[in-house]
Amino acid sequence: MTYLAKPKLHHPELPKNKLGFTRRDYEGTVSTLCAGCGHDSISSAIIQACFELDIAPHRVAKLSGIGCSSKTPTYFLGQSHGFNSVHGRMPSVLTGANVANRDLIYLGVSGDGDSASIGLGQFAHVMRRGVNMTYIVENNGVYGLTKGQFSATADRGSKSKRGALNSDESIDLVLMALQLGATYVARSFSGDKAQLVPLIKGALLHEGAAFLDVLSPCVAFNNHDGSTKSYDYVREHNEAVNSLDVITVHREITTEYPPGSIQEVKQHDGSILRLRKIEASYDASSRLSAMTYVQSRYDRGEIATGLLYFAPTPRDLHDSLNTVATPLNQLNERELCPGNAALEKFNAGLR
Ligand SMILES: Cc1ncc(C[n+]2csc(CCOP(=O)(O)OP(=O)(O)O)c2C)c(N)n1
Ligand code: SF4
Ligand SMILES: [Mg+2]
Repeated sequence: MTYLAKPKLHHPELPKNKLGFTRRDYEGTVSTLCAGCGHDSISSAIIQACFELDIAPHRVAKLSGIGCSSKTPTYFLGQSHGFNSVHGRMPSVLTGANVANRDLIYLGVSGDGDSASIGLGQFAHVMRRGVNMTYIVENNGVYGLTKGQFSATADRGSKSKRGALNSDESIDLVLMALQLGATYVARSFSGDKAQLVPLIKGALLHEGAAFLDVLSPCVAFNNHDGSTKSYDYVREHNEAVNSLDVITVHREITTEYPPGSIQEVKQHDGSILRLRKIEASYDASSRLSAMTYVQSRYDRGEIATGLLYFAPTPRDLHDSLNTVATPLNQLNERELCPGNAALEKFNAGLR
């Protein structure tokens, strides 16, 4: 089933924001992802951030590629504009929409496969062009939708659910975004709402390319050898009447830890994530320091989380293109096609 409607009845006492909307007005349909998938926690953080920022849902355009992560825009902001594009091609569709109508708030949702494998070229160009958007990668280190192949963000030496070792070096999208000129760069964990919601709010308010890498465990990782709930075990011991996959139900992994500390988070497959929350005194104004910090923590087996880099006066694509303040899709024919004399004048300027 790909579409589940939610009950329309709202409790009359639900808190409302300044626009008179309740949190429910920012929800989408019921999620069809595996229970406990980190991606659902990110959807919930997006809902919370938009509710708290009093954003009118019709002002948001949510765009995605293909993957479990890219399915999630269906599960939040049901009254916003949405476009589910092709695998790895969300950035170019978002860029086009942004150029045509600069008045909307652009939210790109992608996966590590979508952005770091097939879409790596698109990712690079949308960052270097400084498109005004919030770009979230829901990073689980695998192609979840196609059953857990390593993605390009999987760490070298990590094990697949089938026990295969990943011998390739990983791509760190945070380091890439920093190098490519993104003007707001952060990393978080899906289960740390206290950190994630403010980071999303900051990204939505930022008027440039904002990138968020959110670690988001895939519960289907738990299908290790020896488990009687694994796909393989179920397939081997099942007289199948049709081809189905069984996903065991897991609890959402949540965590809370103070700035400057390390938190070890045990994932469903038993592997440990070592999250390092940056210190309150961390200076997020230097691109170079952010790159050094992320890399040095990585070398110690830690994942730096928090707002890593922020440019207070970002330039965006419209500044570079010198476009008019009116969204292009609102210009009339006369404004878009000012006539032969104007064309002659323009051509003369090029001679
Ligand atoms: C052009 C193209 N190639 C391959 C696929 C198959 N495919 C669908 S989703 C996916 C990977 C998704 O991984 P990721 O972006 O990390 O999302 P996740 O499911 O892990 O959230 C692949 C390879 C496709 N749909 N289109
Ligand atoms: S396969 Fe993994 S990424 Fe996809 S919904 Fe299930 S837990 Fe989430
Ligand atoms: Mg993935």
